[in-house]
Amino acid sequence: MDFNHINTYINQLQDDFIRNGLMSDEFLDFMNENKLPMDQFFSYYRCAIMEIETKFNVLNEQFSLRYDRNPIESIKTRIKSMDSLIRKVRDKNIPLTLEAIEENIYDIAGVRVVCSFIDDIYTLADSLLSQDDIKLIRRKDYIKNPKSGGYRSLHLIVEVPIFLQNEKRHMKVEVQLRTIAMDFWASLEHKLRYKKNIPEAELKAISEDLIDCANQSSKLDERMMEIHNHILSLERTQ
Ligand code: 0O2
Repeated sequence: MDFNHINTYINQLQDDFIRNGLMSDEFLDFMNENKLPMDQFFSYYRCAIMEIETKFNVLNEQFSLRYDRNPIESIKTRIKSMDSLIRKVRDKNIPLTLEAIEENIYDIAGVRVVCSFIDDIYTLADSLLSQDDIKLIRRKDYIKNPKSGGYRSLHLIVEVPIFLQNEKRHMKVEVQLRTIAMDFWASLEHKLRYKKNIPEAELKAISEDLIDCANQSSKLDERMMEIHNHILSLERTQ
């Protein structure tokens, strides 16, 4: 059996498991019983996303007044899809309760901030983390320590309060900060990761090509940042 057949077999087993296990009567009962709490659960995460997105918009606004430029190119937000959440609950062996899911899964709410320059990533991250209502839960710097496949981004898991009618809740949000080049690379690589049935040799060749592209685009990011800093220093001396 070659690698592709093994992959297809594993995917088939996973699908069978989802059909027979996660789509079992027990699981469907859980979903029905928890319909209202589930809607509420996802709505809390949507509120947390709004809070974090606003914080970045405020920082962008302040930057544009102070330095006459916007460090943020774009902000994308997403709530984890039910399918992807169920897979994570299954893979990490997390008990099927909303409390356990909230406690153990950190990326239900995601905010991706795309910047022009690497320096901006760290400035924005530091500004966010210095706010007194933000608590840092986890930080992974894949810019200083890229993944072996070439992936680069700064990941922060933060906790932010949301204020409801009668209570305050602390919600976890995954913030990914990256440059335009890192984002461009990650979207292309993401396509490859979710593509099934690529012959092994082909997969290896594309992966190596992607590593090469990641290295080149990292050099480009560095050079663009140096040029930008140079221009700024010239402006200051004028
Ligand atoms: P999606 O569809 O983007 O949501 P965790 O299990 O999340 O607590 P993990 O996996 O170590 O811990 O988290 P990590 O490394 O911080 O990465 C989580 C997310 O970062 C991924 O989410 C991707 O969005 C992105 N990411 C990480 N590594 C790569 C990579 O090599 N290539 C690309 N394109 N994206 C990456 P999901 O849940 O995998 O996917």
